[in-house]
Formats: sequence, structure tokens, C-alpha cells
Amino acid sequence: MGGFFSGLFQSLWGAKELRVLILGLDGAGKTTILYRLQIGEVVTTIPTIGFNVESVTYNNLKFQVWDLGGQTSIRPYWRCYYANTDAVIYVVDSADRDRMGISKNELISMLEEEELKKAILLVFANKQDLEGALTPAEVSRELGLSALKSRTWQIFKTSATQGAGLEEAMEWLTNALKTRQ
Ligand code: G3D
Ligand code: MG
Repeated sequence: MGGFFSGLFQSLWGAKELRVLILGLDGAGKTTILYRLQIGEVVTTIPTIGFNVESVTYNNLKFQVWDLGGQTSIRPYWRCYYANTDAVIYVVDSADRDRMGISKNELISMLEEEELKKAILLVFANKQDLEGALTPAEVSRELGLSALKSRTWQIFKTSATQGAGLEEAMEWLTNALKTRQ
């Protein structure tokens, strides 16, 4: 498979499996991002009722996507997916001002998971093409990112539908994965 991302991720090829979770509220743009990567077939599995996991695998690199928020009863099942996670891409609809607080709470509680303590964090301030979208600095403030302790993180402005900002972000991720301790 050709394309920018497969070329980029090729450099991560190694013996160890690398796992990246793409998370955020429903409607943030996660599925759009997964398809944009164009690194392989997107497979949807339903481990339990109302909990869809989409995944795409490229060599030893695996991306998995699901929606945070909503039903609390299914949350314990998310844990099964947190183990051995190398990075989390947290996608935010920058124009969805009303749910910024919910998005923040979901992010905070997710980062508290023991299994995710060492995961690199990328925040995508997505939907930058929309009128009234918060800037990355504003999204950062809304999510309280500056309060994050001992976490490698970065925020990027993206427009998943336009494919803008994704290359830059994924380049940063590949470098972070290569250089981390
Ligand atoms: P999710 O997987 O996080 O739930 P989706 O989100 O990828 O399904 O995206 C939800 C909707 O937002 C989709 O529109 C999608 O096209 C749109 N979307 C995703 N990213 C962007 C973006 O950067 N800008 C704009 N303007 N829209 C975006 P539909 O209409 O299919 O529901
Ligand atoms: Mg989706």
C-alpha cells in the first residue's frame, strides 16, 4: 500500500507491536481520521453491546477507535483495550463548544487509567475548517492540558475532512514513538 502515511509508518517497522488508540466523543471525527490514513482495511468489531471498535493494522502498528462518553455501564470493557497502549490520539470537535467540558472530563478520567500512564498524548483540535471553531490554544485551555504532569503531549489543528494537519501530527507521533524512553 502506498501513500504518505504508509511511507511514514514504514519507518516504525520493528519486532514490537505498537498500539495507538484514537478516542474522543462521538462526532469528533475519529472514524474520518482512521479512513484518511489509508493504510489498510478498517475492521469493525463489537466486543459487547453498544461498543464498536474500529481498527486498522499496518505492519506492527495498530490503530483502534471507539467513542468515549455516554453509557457508564460499558466503561469497564474499555480497560481491555488500554493495555500496552503506546499513544492516544484524542480528537476534539473544536466547534462543539457545548461539549468541551464533557470532552475534558472524559480525557481526564481516561488518562487516570494505570495502563495509560506512559502513553504519548496527541490532541487533535479537529474541524478547524468550521466557522466558530476554537483555536488549538483555546481547546488546550478548555481541556486543561497545561496541568498534565509527566506526560509527553502535543496539540495539533486538524481538519479530517480536508485532510489538513494530519501529516504533521503523524510525523510528530512517529518521531515521539522512535525517541521515547
Ligand atoms: P466519530 O467517528 O468521532 O464519531 P466521524 O466522527 O468521523 O464519524 O465524523 C462525524 C461527522 O463530522 C461526519 O459528518 C464527518 O464528516 C464530520 N467531520 C469529521 N471531521 C471533520 C472536519 O475536520 N471538519 C468538518 N467540517 N467535518 C468533519 P457526517 O455529516 O457524515 O455526520
Ligand atoms: Mg466513529
